[in-house]
Amino acid sequence: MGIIGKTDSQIEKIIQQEADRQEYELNLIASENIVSQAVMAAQGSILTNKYAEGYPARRYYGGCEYVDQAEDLAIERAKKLFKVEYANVQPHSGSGANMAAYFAVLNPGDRILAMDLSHGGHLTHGAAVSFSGKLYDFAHYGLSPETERIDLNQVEALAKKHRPKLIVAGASAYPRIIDFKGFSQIAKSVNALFMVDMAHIAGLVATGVHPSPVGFADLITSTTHKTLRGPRGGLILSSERYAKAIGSQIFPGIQGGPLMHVIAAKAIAFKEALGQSFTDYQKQVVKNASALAFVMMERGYKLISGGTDNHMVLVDFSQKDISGKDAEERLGRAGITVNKNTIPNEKRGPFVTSGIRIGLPLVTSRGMDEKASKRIAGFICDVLDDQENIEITAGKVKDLCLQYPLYKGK
Ligand code: DSN
Repeated sequence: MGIIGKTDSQIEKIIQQEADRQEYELNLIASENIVSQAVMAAQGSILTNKYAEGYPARRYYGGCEYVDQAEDLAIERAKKLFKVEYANVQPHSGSGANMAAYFAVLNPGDRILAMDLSHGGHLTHGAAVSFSGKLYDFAHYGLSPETERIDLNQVEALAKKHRPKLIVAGASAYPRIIDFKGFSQIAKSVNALFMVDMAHIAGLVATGVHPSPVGFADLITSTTHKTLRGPRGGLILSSERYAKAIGSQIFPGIQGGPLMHVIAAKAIAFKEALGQSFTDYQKQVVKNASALAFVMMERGYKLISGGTDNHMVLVDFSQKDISGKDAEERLGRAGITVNKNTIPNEKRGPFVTSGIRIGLPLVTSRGMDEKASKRIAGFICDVLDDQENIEITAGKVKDLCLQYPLYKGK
């Protein structure tokens, strides 16, 4: 029995079951990853006990001399990693980071142009059910029906028509490079500010594997736990110009005490991201996604935009007799976790969908290479082709997982 079990055997059991699920199954959720043991330890550290409302050297509580140092380190490393003047490491989440960024430069009712959720955008990019859609007047761009890529001509036409105060680029389900320079030129031409939500690709951006929005975007938001491989949380970057507005919107605008244990873990993750092995990792993520895409297309599966430039692929079942929900459920029975995903011009509802999103960041963190990624693609196609293959594939999935432990030398 461990420390948790002495107090709560039910929660200990749940944690153990989840640990086994993560260890023995293939997790292909594009927004998930495996943090280092140092990042995990910081999150479970004594820093969780400390209240520190405010910012380093300007707190509303005494006893902040050590947590101040942790936050200063996180800020300095984030600034170095992304080459920016200002970093706010306090957002508890990506949604909170986006809320603070909007609040910093907009008034309720202002117009924003962002990517449509069903084409790959995010809830906080103006979905009616999100605070964003309730507070602001959103217009949306989507993917070109021909190329299934963002069409800057469409973005420009919509920007001219709607005259937004802010244009947002960034997506939760888009497998191609985003042209931040092109977006910024459009924003300038209509006198709009430009914001990039780089949550999905932050690790690729940090290492130059995806072009950086720095120098083009006025505001940059992110999470820290996707390709960036840090603790769960948010991040906002900008020039000094917006520092005060962003800072006061995060605290006291929308948050109270920052999570100092998570901020310390962010500092560790940024240090890890500054090392060469992190760049090698990001390059491998992209190679693995391409390898998986290649096999799936060869096996007759249609991918949105015909492939990938980043860490994910989107499979389009609109011409197949299977829904995203069916595929997610079927793959789950084989020990392969993906998520159903809407595709452009979706005909099915959001709980059924006609696609799945497959991400390679987590299996790459386990050490898997292109050969392993091609095997994974084969497993996926076997299961999608014929349900009879589920049982035999589940065995192969477990064997592959055993070859690539989550934490080596545990
Ligand atoms: N939309 C979630 C994802 O990409 O999985 C993150 O908020």
